[in-house]
Amino acid sequence: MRRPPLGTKRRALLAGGGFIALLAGAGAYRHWAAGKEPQTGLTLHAQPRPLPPIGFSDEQGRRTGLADFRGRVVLLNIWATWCGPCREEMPTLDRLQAALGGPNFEVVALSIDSGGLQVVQAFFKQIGIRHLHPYLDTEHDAMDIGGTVVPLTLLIDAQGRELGRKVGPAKWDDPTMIELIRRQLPAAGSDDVAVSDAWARATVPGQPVGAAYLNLTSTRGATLTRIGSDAAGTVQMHAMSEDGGVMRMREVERLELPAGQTVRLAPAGTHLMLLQLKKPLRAGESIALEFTLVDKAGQSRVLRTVVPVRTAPQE
Ligand SMILES: [Cu+2]
Repeated sequence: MRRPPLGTKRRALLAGGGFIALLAGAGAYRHWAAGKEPQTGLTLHAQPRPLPPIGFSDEQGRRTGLADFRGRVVLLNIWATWCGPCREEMPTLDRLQAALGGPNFEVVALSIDSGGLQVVQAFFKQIGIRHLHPYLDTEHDAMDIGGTVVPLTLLIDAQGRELGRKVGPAKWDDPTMIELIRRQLPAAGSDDVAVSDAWARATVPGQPVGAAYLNLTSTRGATLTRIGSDAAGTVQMHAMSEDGGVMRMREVERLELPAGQTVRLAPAGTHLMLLQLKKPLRAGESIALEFTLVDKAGQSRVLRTVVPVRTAPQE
């Protein structure tokens, strides 16, 4: 692979540095700080677009690149620790990775910091990043795809083509955004079960138990055997049934999802209880849920989703 001499790229990047900071500070950051969050802000192209080879270094200093992510959908976020809007959006990328990261999807946070890995790791530690791995643009390949303005984020398909891009920050863990990205993931067994109308009820401080409601639809039929959440120590499935003139709540270990039927987990019927809440559930925030599903062939897999916290069901 032929590339321009490193010196040329570096000079251009340094010359651009002041401009980047200025642009980010004046425009994107003010927009972000004012709370005018874009709907999703990620525009998908009509057709996937080819990308040049992009190489970078991983946290062990090994050479890797987009080619090593073939077969998975990648959200490539080009950023720097000195970029305010990048810092703001990083926790939302971490939560996106928590929600969708796995064999089908990865958030690749590619830092253009010249200070190296230590600078990035210190920042990740400072803001409590738990799911992202740091990658470094050691050879300024990010410039080849427009990474002279940061943050710049590209959604890349399993064949390594650009599906869409976003210049400037976004709320990457917004349920609308997660759904948009999920729809791009390679079709696998996990798309057999769909989650819809999901929400969790906001709690007051000190309240140890929360509840979540949603619809589950399996096209081929499956059994739900376990639910987990980042917001709670344990998640139980509860069913309400009439028993001697009272409605009694009991825990159910498994929930059948008959083929083609929508199973509703609603306040008055079967519902999810979030026990040992790690913090109050605040309206406007979101929590991650993880469903372990067993299909008709006895294969088990995990479906992850993010549900919004609300004070009441949406009209
Ligand atoms: Cu209950």
